[in-house]
Amino acid sequence: MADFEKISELMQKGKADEVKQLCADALAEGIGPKEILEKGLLSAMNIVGAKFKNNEVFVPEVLIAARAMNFGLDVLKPAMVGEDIEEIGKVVIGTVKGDLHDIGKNLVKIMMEGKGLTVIDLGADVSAEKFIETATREGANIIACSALLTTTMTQMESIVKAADDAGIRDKITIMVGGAPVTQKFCESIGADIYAADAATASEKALEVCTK
Ligand code: B1M
Repeated sequence: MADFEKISELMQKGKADEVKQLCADALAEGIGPKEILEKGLLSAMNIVGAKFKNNEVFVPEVLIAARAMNFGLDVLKPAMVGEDIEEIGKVVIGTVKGDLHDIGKNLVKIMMEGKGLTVIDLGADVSAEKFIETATREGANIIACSALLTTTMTQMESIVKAADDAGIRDKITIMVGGAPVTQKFCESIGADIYAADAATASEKALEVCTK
């Protein structure tokens, strides 16, 4: 019988090889990849997210847990082909134009993937046009933009405007975050959601995609 608790526990500790092996064992026992994903990997990432939010764990722990999750996912992915795994929602994420800070953005991506969302990562220094073009092409639910500089956070307003100009504003949720960004700033530029940290961002994204 697969030990989901064990998978979760080892993933939280970043034991990538062990997580990979347990996922392979569970598949070999005939357990579906969706069940292993939800009860093992995603549940572990939820715990890591909550601890990160409460300052019980920090960036390195999140990164090693994410690495272990990816090891497990590598084993599950081939088995998922053909299984009816519905897409919960799609997020296009990036750090805004002129800004190279990507550590926080990467954490947001990890937490969102940990909620089962599909995340398209455009990297750093991303123009408003690139956000809109990708979100339109991919039929994304959310554009998630990160900024760490007071000089680049203003780019977020250009993204809201570009979404307006492209006629997709009513179809897309624009989420903003990063150290200098605030709820007040979010409202002032007409964005939809502000999240102060990666765990909150993933919770709010899931809410948008499942409502
Ligand atoms: Co830069 N840098 N940096 N830097 N850097 C800051 C941001 C700064 C505050 C340092 C300081 O002066 N005290 C300052 C900004 C000042 C300001 O604008 N008010 C600054 C500056 C000035 C600069 C340069 C201009 C320096 C120079 O060249 N003169 C330059 C700019 C380059 C550019 O971007 N064009 C620069 C460069 C760099 C490095 C390249 C060296 C490096 C970045 C490496 C990288 O990211 N790959 C770097 C770093 C590491 C920092 C600090 C030290 C750390 C940032 C970080 O990663 N924090 C930073 C000072 C500091 O914060 N102590 C600083 C950890 C990360 C987990 O936190 O990104 O805030 P954070 O993410 C959080 C939340 O904000 C939130 O979730 C995360 C955690 O849960 N969040 C979101 C983030 N994005 C979100 C999106 C969401 C929701 C939540 O929804 C979509």
